Amino acid sequence: MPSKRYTLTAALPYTNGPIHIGHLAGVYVPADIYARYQRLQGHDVAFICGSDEHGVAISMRAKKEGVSPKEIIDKYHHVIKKSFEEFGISFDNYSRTSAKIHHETASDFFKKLYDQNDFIEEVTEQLYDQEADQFLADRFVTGTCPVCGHTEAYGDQCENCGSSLNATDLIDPKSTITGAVPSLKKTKHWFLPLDRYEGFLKEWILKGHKSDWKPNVYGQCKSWIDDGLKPRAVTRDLDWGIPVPVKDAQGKVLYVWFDAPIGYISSTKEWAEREGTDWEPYWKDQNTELYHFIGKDNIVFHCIIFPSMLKAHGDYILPKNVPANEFLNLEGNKLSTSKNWAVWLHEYLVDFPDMQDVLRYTLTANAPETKDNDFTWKDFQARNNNELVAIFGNFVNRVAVLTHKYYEGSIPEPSTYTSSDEAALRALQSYPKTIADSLGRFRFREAGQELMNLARLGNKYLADEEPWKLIKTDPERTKTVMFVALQIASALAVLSEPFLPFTSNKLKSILNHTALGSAPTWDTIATSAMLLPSNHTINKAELLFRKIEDEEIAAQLAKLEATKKSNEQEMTTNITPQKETITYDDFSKLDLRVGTILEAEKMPKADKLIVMKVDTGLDTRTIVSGIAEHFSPEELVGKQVTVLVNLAARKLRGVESQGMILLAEDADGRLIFVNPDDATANGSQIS
Ligand code: B3M
Ligand code: ZN
Repeated sequence: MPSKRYTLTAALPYTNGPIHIGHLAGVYVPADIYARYQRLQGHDVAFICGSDEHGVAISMRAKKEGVSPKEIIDKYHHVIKKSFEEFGISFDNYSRTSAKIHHETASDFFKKLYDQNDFIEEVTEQLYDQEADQFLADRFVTGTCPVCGHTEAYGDQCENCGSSLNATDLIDPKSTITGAVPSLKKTKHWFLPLDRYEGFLKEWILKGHKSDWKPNVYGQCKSWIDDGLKPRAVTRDLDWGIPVPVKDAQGKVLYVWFDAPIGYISSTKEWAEREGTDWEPYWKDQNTELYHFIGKDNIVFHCIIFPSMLKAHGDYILPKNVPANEFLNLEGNKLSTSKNWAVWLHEYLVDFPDMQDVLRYTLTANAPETKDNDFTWKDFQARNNNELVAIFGNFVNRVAVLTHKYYEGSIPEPSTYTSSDEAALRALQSYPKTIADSLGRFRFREAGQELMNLARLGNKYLADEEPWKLIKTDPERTKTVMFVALQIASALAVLSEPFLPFTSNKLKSILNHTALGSAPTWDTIATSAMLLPSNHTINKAELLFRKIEDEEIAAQLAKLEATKKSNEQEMTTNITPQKETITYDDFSKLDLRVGTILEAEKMPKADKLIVMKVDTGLDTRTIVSGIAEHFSPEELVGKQVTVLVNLAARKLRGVESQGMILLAEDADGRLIFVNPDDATANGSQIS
């Protein structure tokens, strides 16, 4: 098959902290599996990534640690780069957006669009923190998302529904620097008029990718486009970032989400320079297939904003697919850098040295491909002990030990095959295509389980043929059985490489693949009747996996428990400070009533929203709340609640919400209703 060219990008991690299992599960393990697989097909692959070193996230971390942004990015760029190397994430280049080549590439990109008049230059009122004497962009401000009601949306994006926002869109905005309510102040910025690309995006995505993009990606794109696209500022009043390369732009930098995706291009250029090859075919040749591997909170930037930028520029290809994953949770709670609720990669390797593949396998088996999923240490232990040790490792170990025991490591000559031998070999030959089909649809969980099915095939074949008994009565037959089993082990060595690169290398070494004239390849497994010839000598057996004991899991759970406790203490010592004093008159404006929830249903395509019909005693009205992750609709119906009935109505995802139901949030982030102890007439006033 002619070699194809692939440009595969993985989201550039912010250098505001180390990376954890959520990053691996959502982006980097699937991307690496796909890159390794395409390389094994003989294709020309540029697997590209790098550190995302601009943006408010970096400045906030620097403020928190009392150091400069430069110190932060240097510290975490190296920590992150090392973690990727240790986990076998096989980037062809891992660059960083503070690199000169990126500043030049991003500045040139902006300048081209500027010179083509693709931007709207406008003075608008932006959120401003008087106390901090600074404009509040992106993570410098939080508030309620106008689309989904998430109460911790950022100025540029809501991580809950993924919407890209203007800070002035936020409801009840608050400065994350001082906690102050921001004022408005005029400032000039350059806007990318996304509305101008609506026709292109409708044609390219809604028509062109309806069938091949994942439903979670296509659905988000469709709702943004249907809701109407608005101009987005692509510059910021910040002191950290790439200076805006035009006149009258003092003190302004490129918006991080304008520069970061261009980081894929500059990282490719850096790689091509080092390799002495041309970077342009990887970004400009229509025959190149471009794929972006990201998490769901980055969909709008990779499917709407960056493609509009590429379209405006005119020289670049567009992504063929953006197989975004959903989020991974940890023991039932959201992974959180700020709450230290995570399994950090560098810490994992201290507790489980040389067990990268166990984590890669578990995260693939539980990948949040179509919905958020949960990582538990119990499941991690089960995947290791019941699958990697008991099936994959057990099979390979038996094959290697018996080959040494019966034939001093030399592969025996088979005699005639029985029907079970032929069935096993036929099944073996089907796996390259089966696994390839799953990978072609970005179904990595499925592909990983098909690989384990191949190990199951080997394990079952040995268990059925029982060579350890056969050797006593029929040594000739035993030679054939061991020969067939060795072919299955050899196929496992090749097909496991995308998923379990460290195990694959060990197994190839045990089977002494390097001593073969032509080692088996993905393709030859499907066609060749023999992957390991007789009289080939294999190396000594070594265990591929080890059992994980209950005590080790208990230690991990204890670590998380301690984190939970310290968070609770922090919550109690860091109780949200009392708000500014109000007068009785202010309070008397609130009209609080007892109400009863009559109906409740989840809002489609909004993870957190529930739409309720509430009897307030005054009337029955619709109220939308972001509580779907805390309560099921069923458990809400019939519940008596406290309702703020005279709050101005507002639209959430197109549904008008007329009031607010009061809830308390405990130290653990759990929501609790504030309601009367005894059944009370609806409409009863609370004061
Ligand atoms: N730095 C990742 C994030 O949102 C972001 C990705 C950039 S990819 C160009 O956490
Ligand atoms: Zn939202």
